[in-house]
This record gives sequence, C-alpha cells and structure tokens, in this order.
Amino acid sequence: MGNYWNPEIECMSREDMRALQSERLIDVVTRVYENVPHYRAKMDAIGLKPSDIRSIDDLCKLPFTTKQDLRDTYPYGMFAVPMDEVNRIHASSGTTGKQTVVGYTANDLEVWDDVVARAITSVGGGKKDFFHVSYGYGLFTGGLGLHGGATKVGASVIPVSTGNTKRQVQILKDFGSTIISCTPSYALYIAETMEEMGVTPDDIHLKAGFFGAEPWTEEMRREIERRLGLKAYDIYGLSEIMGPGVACECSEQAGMHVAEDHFIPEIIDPDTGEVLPDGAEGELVFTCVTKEALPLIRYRTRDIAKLNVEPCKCGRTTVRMCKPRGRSDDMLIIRGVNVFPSQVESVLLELGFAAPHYQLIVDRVDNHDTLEILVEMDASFFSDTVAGIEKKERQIRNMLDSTLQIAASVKLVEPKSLGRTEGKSVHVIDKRKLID
Ligand code: DLL
Repeated sequence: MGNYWNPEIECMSREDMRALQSERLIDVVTRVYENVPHYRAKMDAIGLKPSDIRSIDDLCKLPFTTKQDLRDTYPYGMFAVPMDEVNRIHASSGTTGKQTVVGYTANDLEVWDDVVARAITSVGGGKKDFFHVSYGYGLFTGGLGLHGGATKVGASVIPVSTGNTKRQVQILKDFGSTIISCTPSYALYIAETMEEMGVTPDDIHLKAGFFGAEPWTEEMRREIERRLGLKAYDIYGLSEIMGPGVACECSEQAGMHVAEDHFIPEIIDPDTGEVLPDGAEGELVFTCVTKEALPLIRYRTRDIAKLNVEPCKCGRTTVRMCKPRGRSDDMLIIRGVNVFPSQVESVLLELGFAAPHYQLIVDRVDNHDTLEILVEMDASFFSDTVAGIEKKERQIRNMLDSTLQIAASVKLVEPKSLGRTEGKSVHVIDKRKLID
C-alpha cells in the first residue's frame, strides 16, 4: 500500500506548483500537437507552435476544447495514444446527442486511483474502513472511480452499485459499512428508505460519505449528515477530465482541493472566454497535464464555480474550488432573470422542506415564460388543512420572489409523488426547449 498523503505535492509552495505545472504543460502540448490531428489543426490555425508554450503563463494562448470537439471526433478521434495502449473506456451519461467517449492508459488508471486515494486519505479514510460504493458501475465513472481509490487505500471495498435500496440498507447494517459514496440525491433516498424500514443512524456504522456527480447545497449536506449520521464530503469530477477525484474536500470541509499537479484549473468568463482573476466566479476550465490517452487542453466544463488559492487550515496548499453553483447550461433564464435550480433548493430547505424533492416546470405561454414549482410535502404536514397548505405555498412563493426575484406558481404535492433517483437527479423540465 502506498502513502496517499503526499505533502511534497499537496503542501508545495505556489511557486513550486507553478514550476511543476509549467514543465508538465510544455510536455502535454507537444504530445497533443504531435499525436492529435484536431489539436494540431487548431494550433496551426492560430499560428501557435508547441515551442511558444514556455510556462503556465502561456496557457491562455491555447485554444479551448469543448464537448462539441469530442462529439465531432467521436468516438476516439481526440485520443493521443494508439488504441493498443488504451486500457479502459468510459462514456459520459450525455442526455442529448452522442455520448462522449473517454479512454485511459494503464498509467492514467493509476493516476486516477491515486487522486481518489488522496481524497479518501484527506478525510481520514483508510485500511480499516468498509467502503460502500453505491455509484453506478459501468460506463459511468462514479462506481469504478471510487472503487479504484478505495482499493488503493486498502479499505474493504463493497461494490454494491446502485439500486435495490432496501438491500443497500441491509448491507449498510450487516456488513458494517463505514464510508459510503453515491449521489447526494441517492443518499437522501437511502435515508428515506432507512426510516421506512425503522433503521436509525445508530443502527448503522457510517462515519463519512463522498457525495458528488451533481450540484447539491449546504442545506442538503446538513440534511444528509443528520439523517445518515455521518460527515458528508463533496467530491467533484467529470469523465472528460478523469472522473471523480479531480477535486475533493478535506476534513475541513472548506472547498474542494483540486489535484492540480494533474489538472490545471482556470476560471473564465463564459461569454468572452477571458481568464478571470483569482476569486471571481465563472466557468471552470481544466487542462490535463499528465493524462496519456485523452489529454484535453483547456476543456470547458460549463460548471460555474470560484477558485481559492489561500492555503487551507488542513495544511494543503492546492487551490480549492467552491461547490459548483450548477452548469451554465442548467441556468434558467425566466423572464430575463437567471435562476439555478440549486438556488430554489436552498430556499425550500431554508423554509423547512426537509427532503429536497422538487421539480421546476418551465413553459412559454403567449410569449411569456412561466415557472411552476412542484414541491413534495413532508408526511408531517400532509394532514394539514387546505388553508394550511395554501399558506405554505404562499410562503414559498413570497420567499422566491424576495430572495431570487422570480415569480413562480407553487404547488405542494403528495409525499413521495415525485420520482426518486439512484443516480443524478433531474429537477428541471423545460418545455420551451421541446417547442423550439
Ligand atoms: O459525474 C463524475 C463523478 C462521479 C463525480 C462521482 C463525482 C462523483 P460526468 O457524468 O461526466 O462525471 O458528469 C460531470 O457532473 O461537469 C458537473 O456538472 C457535475 N458534477 C460532478 N461532481 C459534482 C459536484 C461525473 N461535486 C458533471 N458538485 C460535472 C456539483 C458536480 N456538480
């Protein structure tokens, strides 16, 4: 078993990190120029040669990569190694258009396991843990990503995958799982199932959980921590860059440490592409500097976040990213006002709607955008009078209006009437897109 607390890298001075990133950036730019016709063509088109990239200060000269580039070269056109060096293939869960195919060499898989192992170590996980993986196994990177890191730290890995939620609860109880990993919405579904089965947090042994793959709020974190009796850590990643483990919270729970020795983050203005100063909110962009099979350069994630370069109380100096507020393509524009589903979720949780089961239905009627919010009632106030329910609907409407400046019609619906998910949740139905 290796040592997955690596202070030489994780506590490096900013200057040393920039030097390491510069060296690796020069190498990767040469590799993609020589091996990926798409990158060579893009660089030739703007008259840029690998020798023009002399340090990380030149990163901004490089062209961006988008999901469309991966679609245009589907399935393997952006790979930088011959296929016989590719050791694993995954694909993103794209809901529209072609899915995005990603590849890993044996060394890429080692690096992936290392960064996830680093994340597990940073919250005190290790050999003594029973690591319950409830992310889906398969082309999605969640299951095998967490599995690899947990194996590397020497934990007893329990590869449950998603589904059969009652059985999940039974396994949590009987196998003594101490760490769980799944989407935050599935964590709440498991909590709900536990409650239905009469199982309390004291009957299980969980102490920590790694939750990610979708946006979630601080309120949801508190809810998961309370109902499962554990510390809930945020883990971020995307298949195009690697999978889970691109960034993860440490025990301080104060932002996610980016594995910057492998993935260089930038924040850009999503409209102009201009690089924004430290601390500004914008679109997150990553450059893979050590990846062999699919080293993407300045990949536009569409995730809206901020970076913090201040050292963390845990002693690590790697840059931290905040919880992504959502994807720029999830942002709704309703009568000119920008709204992220996560903002609506915060309002609901603040008003005491414990389980964030809600759906936003956007439509266009007579050229006017309309927003209807369906919110599931808690079993506790399901027995309320009609007047009582109407009062709660009014309360939500007023709060949305005063805090987010959006006018919405709000409807409380019966407990458990909105669908549950074992993976990523879908909170928005935008009927305008279906019409356009
Ligand atoms: O969701 C990888 C992953 C698996 C991450 C398990 C964490 C845990 P994709 O399916 O390619 O990969 O989706 C990537 O999910 O661009 C974000 O929009 C979103 N996302 C991932 N982690 C978080 C997070 C996996 N912690 C897309 N918070 C990303 C908010 C997240 N959004």
